Amino acid sequence: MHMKNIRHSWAEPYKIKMVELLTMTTAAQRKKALVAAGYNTFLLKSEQVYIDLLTDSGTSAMSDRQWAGMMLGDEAYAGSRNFYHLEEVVQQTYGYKYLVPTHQGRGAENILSKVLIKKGDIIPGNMYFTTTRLHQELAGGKFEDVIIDEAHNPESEFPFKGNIDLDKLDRLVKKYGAKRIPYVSMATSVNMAGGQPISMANLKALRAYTKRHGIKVIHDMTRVAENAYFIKEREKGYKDKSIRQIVKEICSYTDGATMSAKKDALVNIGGFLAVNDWDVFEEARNLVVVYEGLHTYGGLAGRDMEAMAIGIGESVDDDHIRARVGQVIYLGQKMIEYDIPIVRPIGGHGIFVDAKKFLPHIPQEQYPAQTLAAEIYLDSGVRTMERGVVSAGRKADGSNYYPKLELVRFTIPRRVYTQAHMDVIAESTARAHLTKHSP
Ligand code: P70
Repeated sequence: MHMKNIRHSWAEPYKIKMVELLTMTTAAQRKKALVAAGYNTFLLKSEQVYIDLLTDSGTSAMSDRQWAGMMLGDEAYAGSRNFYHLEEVVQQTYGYKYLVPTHQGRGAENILSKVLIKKGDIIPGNMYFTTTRLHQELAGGKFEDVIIDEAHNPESEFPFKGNIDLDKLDRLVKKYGAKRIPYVSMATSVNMAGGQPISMANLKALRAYTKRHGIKVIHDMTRVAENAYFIKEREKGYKDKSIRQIVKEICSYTDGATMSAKKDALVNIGGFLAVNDWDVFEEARNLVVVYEGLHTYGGLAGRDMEAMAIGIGESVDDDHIRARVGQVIYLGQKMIEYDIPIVRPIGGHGIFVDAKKFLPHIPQEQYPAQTLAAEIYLDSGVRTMERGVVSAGRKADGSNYYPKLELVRFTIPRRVYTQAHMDVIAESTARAHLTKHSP
């Protein structure tokens, strides 16, 4: 036996105390369920699903400490002690000065957009996200994509495909003038690009550029810890820094943030808006009362804020994030071994399979990504999300939009599934390739 190259595996920094039993279905039951759902995995009932990879949002397993924190909920209408705990954790972990809790990420996006955007403003960003862009548009702004070109190419191995192209940004500033650009909408771990990170060097350059032009940087920090992990792994000078340090440095180059705590921060519901500018905070605090709730609870119960405060602390732990992203990479590598074409490099929150390439005999008009998602569910009860023609929606005349990318997203909930589940997912996906589809 060769003892030289024994690998150092990552493993979960926790053990399992309680389990949720799953329904095991037969192929006949799955077929019936799929037909009833119109072959749309979104319309399946959760009970009919074995391994649910629809999203990593709100699907995390909370720790024993988070559950214990739920019992410490102070359900006062105003000034709950859980709010002050959360405020302290946000200030210490991310460095932002002022906190406004919201029921989830889009609640924060709504308020922030209303405070900062005027009619006719331009909002440059590193790729759109559906809810973020919609709130920018509802507030009267127009989103402009300034992500680097590599982000649009699923085969590019560029390590920081979330980077902002400063030349593209500069062209917008020259065209519209800095006065019409209230802020750059910068996301860490760019979701629609496949969970791709932005580099610290790019962020520093962005900060320097925006400072010169008096433009703010607003951070969609939904998956900031996962981005920090890639900086630690891939960027020079960060190997010996902790995730906590890297996260705080990222935030230091920005003026404020919106957060969906349902992802990185390991809670089933919750979010917030955090800013450094007192005037922006004051306006946001006035608006949150209208849309979410008083500024010391923002639509959340005291217990939700406590679970979030504890979850934020756990999310920036080095061992946690190594195991979290390690599991996603494990699944991605299995897929690569089976010759399944996936978006490269492997991102932080899931695997994106290129359905056009995987099922080349199915033309885009016949929904290759939707077909693949249905096929995988039929085979094993694994639920994935279509990110192609169907998600892109239809034009006013009822005809389809045909997006360049036709993907199936396998989003991995945090601390929920095991390595054996990952094996089942990869095997089931590989088998879908073998099914013959009649044209
Ligand atoms: C997902 C979820 C939510 C999200 C996000 C980023 C980068 C903000 C939000 C909003 C849920 C989702 C939402 C719309 C369409 C599909 C899926 N992403 N920024 O599964 O936060 O959901 O808390 O309001 O990823 O990717 P919230």
